[in-house]
Amino acid sequence: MYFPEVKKTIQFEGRKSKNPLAFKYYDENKVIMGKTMKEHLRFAIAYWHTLKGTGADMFGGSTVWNRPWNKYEKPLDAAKAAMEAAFEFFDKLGVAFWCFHDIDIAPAGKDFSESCKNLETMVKQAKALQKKTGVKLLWGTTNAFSNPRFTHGAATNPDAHAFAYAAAQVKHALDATQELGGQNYVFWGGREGYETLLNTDYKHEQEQLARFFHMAVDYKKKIGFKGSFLIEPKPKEPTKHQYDFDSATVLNFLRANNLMEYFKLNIEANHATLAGHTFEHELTVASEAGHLGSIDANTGDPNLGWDTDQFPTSFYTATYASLVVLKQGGIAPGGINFDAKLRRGSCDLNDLFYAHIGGMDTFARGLETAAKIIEDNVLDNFVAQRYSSYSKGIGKKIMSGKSSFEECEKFIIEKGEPTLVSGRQEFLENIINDYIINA
Ligand code: XLS
Ligand code: CA
Ligand code: CA
Repeated sequence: MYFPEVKKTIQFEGRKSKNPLAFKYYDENKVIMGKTMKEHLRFAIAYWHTLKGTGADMFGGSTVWNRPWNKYEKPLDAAKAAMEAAFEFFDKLGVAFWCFHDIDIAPAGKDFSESCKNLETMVKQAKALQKKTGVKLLWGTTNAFSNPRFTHGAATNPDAHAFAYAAAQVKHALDATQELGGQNYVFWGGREGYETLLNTDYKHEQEQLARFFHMAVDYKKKIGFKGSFLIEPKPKEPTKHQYDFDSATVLNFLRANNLMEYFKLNIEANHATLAGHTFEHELTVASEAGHLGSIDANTGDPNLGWDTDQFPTSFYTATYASLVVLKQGGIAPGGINFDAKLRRGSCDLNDLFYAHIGGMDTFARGLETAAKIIEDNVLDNFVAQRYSSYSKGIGKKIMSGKSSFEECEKFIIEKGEPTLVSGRQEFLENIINDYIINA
């Protein structure tokens, strides 16, 4: 047993509870707009942070975090212990899903074939543990960015040899994801970007990336993988300019390369901030295009300009995000993956529980609040009213394609100036506050 202090699955105890190892808002069986919280939220744990995180940062290596599964010397023994610990944690937290990169769960071998064998070994163990606990795989992915062979990118590497390596690696990670019944597969372009245009053929790299995705689609069809393919936008870090900058950029790339029907988006909160957007902006752009597939839940720090991947704690952000998700009818087959890591100073095992409990409660509360706002029609009525001039007269003609510049000119000569109507931002913000406190 790796988490002896937590004896059984974390329970819902309600808002008044003072127990730090209990949920205050996440009541998995509570029904909201016809579905249980568990069905709505589809929480997942990110293996790389939660099991493999060491507290390392740019200025210091691993700290002395208490992680009993790390005591084994042989890489495969350590990997197996981490997998046992992982499923004990998922089970005790009561989450339905997990996510991994190939190299999170399986150690690298002496060559490619041995690495693939290690992955197969670990997939067998994961499959047995999934069966035992009922925890499912939300998504798998490939880490084609940490190894030095990917220094100049994976699919966008100027060397076709490195491209081929990444493709071979994704092939195996896809096989692993399929074997584990993964409901999605994520492509985050780790080093798909550039440092300087002086040495970069931008157009060629875009074409390479498109080729890579088409080859992935071909393989998906060939093996009959039924999960969704998701691209995760991020504007920078590690490269100065990442090609999958934000939702709008990725959607444009998909459209331009005939890939629209094969991919949706996995939106991460911290990446939205890095792109100079809000989380809800990125979610909305993806969702309005019918392409919001899944969520990586975390947060950045307003005082720091990088990808701090902190656990989400803002009821506001969770409420705004839930408004988008509820309006599109849910996030399935995607989910809410806590791509978040403990601060370097949070060195105790139980910190893992506190962090995830806080994140789950935050999104549970966001869901409740958003549902109430939607049920009461607070914003929708206001927004509908704000655009009502487009459902009659000149507005209706404009939107149905039946008007022209000449007609608008005639209209203005006749009617003169438009009347300024208040957008009531502060009024609406106060209403949101009221719902956050009272919903
Ligand atoms: C890094 C990304 C990464 C992806 C999966 O910033 O968030 O963790 O989610 O490769
Ligand atoms: Ca992420
Ligand atoms: Ca991140």
